[in-house]
Amino acid sequence: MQTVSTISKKSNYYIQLEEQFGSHNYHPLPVVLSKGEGVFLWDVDGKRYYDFLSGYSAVNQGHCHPKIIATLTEQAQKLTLTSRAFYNDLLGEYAKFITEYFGYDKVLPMNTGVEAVETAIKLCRRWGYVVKGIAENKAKIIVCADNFHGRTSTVISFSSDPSSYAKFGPYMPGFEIIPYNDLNALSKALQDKNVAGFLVEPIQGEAGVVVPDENYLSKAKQYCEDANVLFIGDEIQTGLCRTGKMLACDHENVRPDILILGKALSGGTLPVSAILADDEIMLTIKPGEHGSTYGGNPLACKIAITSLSVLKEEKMMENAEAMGRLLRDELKKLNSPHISLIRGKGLLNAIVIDHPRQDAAWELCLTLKENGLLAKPTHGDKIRFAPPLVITKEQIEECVEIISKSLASI
Ligand code: IF1
Repeated sequence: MQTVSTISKKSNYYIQLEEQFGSHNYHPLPVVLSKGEGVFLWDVDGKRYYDFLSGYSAVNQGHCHPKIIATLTEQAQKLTLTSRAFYNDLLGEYAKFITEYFGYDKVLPMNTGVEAVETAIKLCRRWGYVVKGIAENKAKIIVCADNFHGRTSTVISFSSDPSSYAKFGPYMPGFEIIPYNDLNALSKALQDKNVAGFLVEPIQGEAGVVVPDENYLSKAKQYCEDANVLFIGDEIQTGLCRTGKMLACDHENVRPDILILGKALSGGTLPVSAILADDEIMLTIKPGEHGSTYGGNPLACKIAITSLSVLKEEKMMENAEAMGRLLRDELKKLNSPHISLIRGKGLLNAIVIDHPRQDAAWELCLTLKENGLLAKPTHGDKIRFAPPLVITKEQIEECVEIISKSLASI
């Protein structure tokens, strides 16, 4: 297999700039992008690509969605940040909107995904002490192996991926890692009376789109209820129509006690995250005990309202379900000897590459790029296929042709 990855002089200029002056904590595909619209991205030389990553599900609504960009530009000229030292005329409206949208009493706004995870952890522990009655500093949170919840020092403390945690210690105590999709392990871990919460991704994204067995989430939720333990759903990547339901937990009619959202909450425009919970949990944090300078800023609030609105207006949930099915069916029909597994829900999918060459997935992504489709390998042999949720049937068919052609050349 010989992949010729063409890198123009212009692209190379930008790549070298990053290489020389930026930290080296990423290894991007050699493509330099300068424009996006809907399902498409364009590089600095004007070449067009299908985006099969969607900013890791941040641009579910498609790149530069006209309504979201209109909201951004309008609000940016009016008021962008007040801090929470004062009220603004959008946080209340947003709080009412998002709590009604998801059916919770309260929202706590933050910015990045991992901040929302941190907030959920703090809130869960607080609830554990003041409501459940756990002895001080004894609260424990159960998490799953191969999780991905972000990059802060607390959150990497319970990662099982050495590239996330190694040589970043000392680590935050108070977490127990159990295998994912293992109800026996959960039931055993829940016997400890100091357990305050169970933090879980409904589908494990970073692990390579690992979909748990049917009923895993609903049973896990039941076990948590029986043990008086909060079920914390990290829907940062799986939520907001990505998997063909508003939330991935909706596939099993599970309502998390603490719901974590991020990414597509702003349609890819700025970092906007949030946690949602009912009063008994949320009101255990009092004024001055948690916050963020940018959390709940009027620009973010207005953008989040529009980003959530367009998901429903444009039936992105239904489209993700239908297009996801089509994509998986068409990929199966290819019968490629190089695809050993196709899995996913809605438009959160991954294929597992079967090829003697270790770097086959990376090479395939380079070939896909040459053929006009951008995707990124994860954990060596897996490639995530997750286009924006506005993709059409004709576009899926064209993308499968690109994938077929690229597979043939490895
Ligand atoms: C990167 C992965 C995706 C997340 C879940 C919290 C966060 C994430 C379930 C933190 C973030 C990202 C971050 C991104 C790569 C990416 C990713 F491959 F690493 F796993 F999406 F699949 N919970 N996921 O998926 O959110 O603080 O980043 O806003 O480059 O690290 P954040």
